[in-house]
Amino acid sequence: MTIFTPGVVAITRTLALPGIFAVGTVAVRRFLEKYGGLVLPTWLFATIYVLSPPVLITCRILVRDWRQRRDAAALGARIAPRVKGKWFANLGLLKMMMNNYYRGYPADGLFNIMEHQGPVFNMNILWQNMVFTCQPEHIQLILATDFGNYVKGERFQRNMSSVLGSGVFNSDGDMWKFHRSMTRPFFSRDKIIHFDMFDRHADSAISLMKARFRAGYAVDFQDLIGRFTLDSATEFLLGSCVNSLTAGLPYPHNVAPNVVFDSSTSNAGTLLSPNGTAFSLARNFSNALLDAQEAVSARERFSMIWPMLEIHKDKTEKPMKVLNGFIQPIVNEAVAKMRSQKECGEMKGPDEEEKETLLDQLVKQTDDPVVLKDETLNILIAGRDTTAATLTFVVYFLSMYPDTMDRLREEIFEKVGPSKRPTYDDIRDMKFLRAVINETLRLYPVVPFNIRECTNATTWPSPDPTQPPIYIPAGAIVPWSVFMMHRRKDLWGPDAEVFDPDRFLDDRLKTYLVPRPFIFLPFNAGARICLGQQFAYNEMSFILVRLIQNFTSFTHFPELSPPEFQVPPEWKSFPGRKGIDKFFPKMTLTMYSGGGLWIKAQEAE
Ligand code: HEM
Ligand SMILES: *[C@@H]1O[C@H](CO)[C@@H](O)[C@H](O)[C@H]1NC(C)=O
Ligand SMILES: *[C@@H]1O[C@H](CO)[C@@H](O)[C@H](O)[C@H]1NC(C)=O
Ligand SMILES: *[C@@H]1O[C@H](CO)[C@@H](O)[C@H](O)[C@H]1NC(C)=O
Ligand SMILES: *[C@@H]1O[C@H](CO)[C@@H](O)[C@H](O)[C@H]1NC(C)=O
Ligand SMILES: *[C@@H]1O[C@H](CO)[C@@H](O)[C@H](O)[C@H]1NC(C)=O
Ligand SMILES: CC(=O)N[C@H]1CO[C@H](CO)[C@@H](O)[C@@H]1O
Repeated sequence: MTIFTPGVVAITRTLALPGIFAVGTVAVRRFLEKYGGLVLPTWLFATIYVLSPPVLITCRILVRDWRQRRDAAALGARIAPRVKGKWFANLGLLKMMMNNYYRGYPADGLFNIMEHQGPVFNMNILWQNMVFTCQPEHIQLILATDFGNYVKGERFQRNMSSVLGSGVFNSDGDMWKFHRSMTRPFFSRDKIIHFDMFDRHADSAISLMKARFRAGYAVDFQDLIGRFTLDSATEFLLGSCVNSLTAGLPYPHNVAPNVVFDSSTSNAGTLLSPNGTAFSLARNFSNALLDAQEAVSARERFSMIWPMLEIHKDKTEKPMKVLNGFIQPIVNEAVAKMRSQKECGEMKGPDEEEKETLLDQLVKQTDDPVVLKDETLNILIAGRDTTAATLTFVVYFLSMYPDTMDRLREEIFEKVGPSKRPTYDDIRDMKFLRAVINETLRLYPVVPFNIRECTNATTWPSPDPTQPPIYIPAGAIVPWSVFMMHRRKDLWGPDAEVFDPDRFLDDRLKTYLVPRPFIFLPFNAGARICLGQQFAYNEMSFILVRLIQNFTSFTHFPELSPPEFQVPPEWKSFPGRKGIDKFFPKMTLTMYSGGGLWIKAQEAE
């Protein structure tokens, strides 16, 4: 444990400023006395000392704003419209976002601002240039056409580094290129069609569900599928599965606390605490994964003040100990094995190469244990919750819209029948399945918000073509939201808030998406497009086919979510999905269903 927690470092820095300023003021006074023969009274200096910081800051902001207007005008542009909040320094926006985080629906408040000010605006919190957009042409510039001018940036990286290190998710420039090129070969088509492993874990997951349903209980599908993706991911990334599916499923919060032995798991007799939590490595690992992400996403949310919340301790320290405790020995072993193989001059046969994990491939390129740990953990974080949450949302929609479920079953039965294991080619042919996944990713994209820093000043086309373009100053923070963009009626048509997979198959495709492909970006685009996109479609399609072969319908029991995750009744009066949906979408780095998704399912004959 270090005493230099993020909080202590920040306080020391903050206190240093007035100190340096005081020394400066005293020095100026001495200088004037000695060489200017000017003796000014102490009260005057004290007043100058107290008043000059706000005056200086105000002057700096005024000069900066004047420069921005001038530079914008020189380019025939205008500055982005500023949100005019009621609170000092627009701190009201910060408070609004904080409230949303705890009790709100994603992007609450931001939709209102968009309605009044258009799809691009400067949030101007604490006078910082933070130009928010959900305009496809702007996101296209950031991600693709002008990729070189936008970085994750040092600030972002510092906030994330205690969890993500310098991995592919958390680096820019040459470091990012190094990580991306190191990882990319693993995601080539060859690698991603090996379904043996998925099938093994899918079978365990489905057995667990069946046993619970037969005993008359509902299952938290999000928890269950999160174990499926965790077991799959640790196996294909590290070659060492955490076996979280054997750790005993939780019971709904209202089940009487007398369930001690869980006979439904494959290792019957897993000891459960009375409230249904199994204590195991797997539990610890997945909790640590959640806690670490929660801690770094809080840093983003609290922006400049986060170090103040981490004065006693770095909140990522404890979960990272658990994660590193699992991953580091595996990495070290892989490095040692590689070294001994090199010494003996052993070569792998092509057969073995096919079974290689990501780690096996990485150790051929570097033996730096930190790089190896960062890289595997980055991909684990990138790939695990994203797929689990998307699958949860798909099953939610299938419970909500039985017609969609029936059509999906029809397609699956037509292409692979009621029991055959699907192949890559089978899955590629399932157009409706893909449309269902796309429609789910449109309404609930698991990475709903994203952020970059603009390196050099630039301009963005105005959403309103009669207006001049928008000037983006150098160093501006540019957040954007695909969640909001995916629901814009002007981009997707009047039924934008309706769940309708057919929009990816019928005429609406040609009307909206084909002419403007950047209106749909669940995986981002450009050079930093999700590396695991194909992998994710395959994994999700595979398990969905298996689920639907085994079950004919899903029923959602929202009342089984813990009380704090019950959807607030006042949401019912809102238009759109907020008024329709029966789960509580929450966010850390990615979106998920707060309190899980408690379902039962009808077994197929
Ligand atoms: C439904 C599933 C998924 C969705 C919606 C998704 C979405 C995304 C998005 C939006 C990004 C960009 C993040 C950013 O700009 O900071 C991203 C990046 C990434 N994703 Fe995924 N992802 C999914 C699954 C996966 C899987 C299964 C893997 C790997 C096994 C994966 C690996 C990555 C990696 C390595 C990056 C970083 C790429 C880079 O910065 O160069 N993703 N993903
Ligand atoms: C930003 O501007 C600097 C100096 O004008 C230039 O050297 C650099 O290439 C520019 N970077 C980008 C990404 O345009
Ligand atoms: C469940 O029980 C364990 C041990 O009895 C306790 O530490 C934990 O806080 C409990 N969790 C909940 C959600 O009540
Ligand atoms: C899980 O974590 C708890 C509390 O941090 C610890 O006591 C326990 O030994 C851990 N279990 C395993 C198997 O790592
Ligand atoms: C990261 O933390 C710093 C303070 O250390 C803060 O100024 C910044 O806004 C945070 N977030 C981003 C995206 O840079
Ligand atoms: C789903 O979206 C992807 C882009 O992410 C696209 O390539 C694919 O054609 C879409 N498929 C269907 C059936 O909508
Ligand atoms: C766990 C389980 O019962 N899985 C079954 C799901 O359906 C397929 C196809 O009918 C069976 O092969 C599995 O045994």
